[in-house]
Amino acid sequence: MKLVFATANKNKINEVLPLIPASIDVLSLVDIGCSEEIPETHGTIEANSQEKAEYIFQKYGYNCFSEDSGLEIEALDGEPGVYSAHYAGTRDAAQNINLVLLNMRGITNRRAQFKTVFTLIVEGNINQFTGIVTGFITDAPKGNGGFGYDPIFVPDGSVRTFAEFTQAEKSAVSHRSKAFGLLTSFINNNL
Ligand code: ITT
Repeated sequence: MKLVFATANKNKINEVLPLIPASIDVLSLVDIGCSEEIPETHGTIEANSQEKAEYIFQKYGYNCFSEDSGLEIEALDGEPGVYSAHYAGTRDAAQNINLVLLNMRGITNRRAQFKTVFTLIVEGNINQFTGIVTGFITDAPKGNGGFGYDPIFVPDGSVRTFAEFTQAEKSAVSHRSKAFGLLTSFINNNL
């Protein structure tokens, strides 16, 4: 089955590519000639995820999947959440991390979770798949791997941040791999 992965985020592609089964032939936005920014106009991760897949299906006519994801911090009422990519006003990960740590200064409840929602559209039929990993926010960044907020997120059961994990270690527990696993099971069982 041929599917477009409707994302411009290379880190997402790098994490998902090793998880793709041989039965799925994945095309990128570059492969289909889509270079414009896909609109994300909604206030929830679910709705933005669906908007991205619908944009590609409706404008380019390809079966596809997209994902929207974010870091939800309990003490910040779920922020940065849907605003994770440009929380500090830019897409700069270091600035986003600094703003989170600033907003968390003096707060002892460090509970947080990463959430990913994949949207799959095949012949107009829409299905969503959610993955969550819980953990806590550190006091300072640590590690050089991963992307985004990985240097300040320690998943439950670990003492290291995601940025100190190898890609395979992160994939064993991550929000993204959990959600993608549900998507591939759905394809294998239903399509
Ligand atoms: P596309 O919309 O093109 O897919 P994007 O980067 O705009 O790419 P999102 O709107 O879904 O994607 O924003 C997700 C942001 O959440 C991402 O830029 C990171 O800041 C953060 N994030 C998501 N998953 C993460 C992970 O596994 N590790 C660290 N940060 C993550």
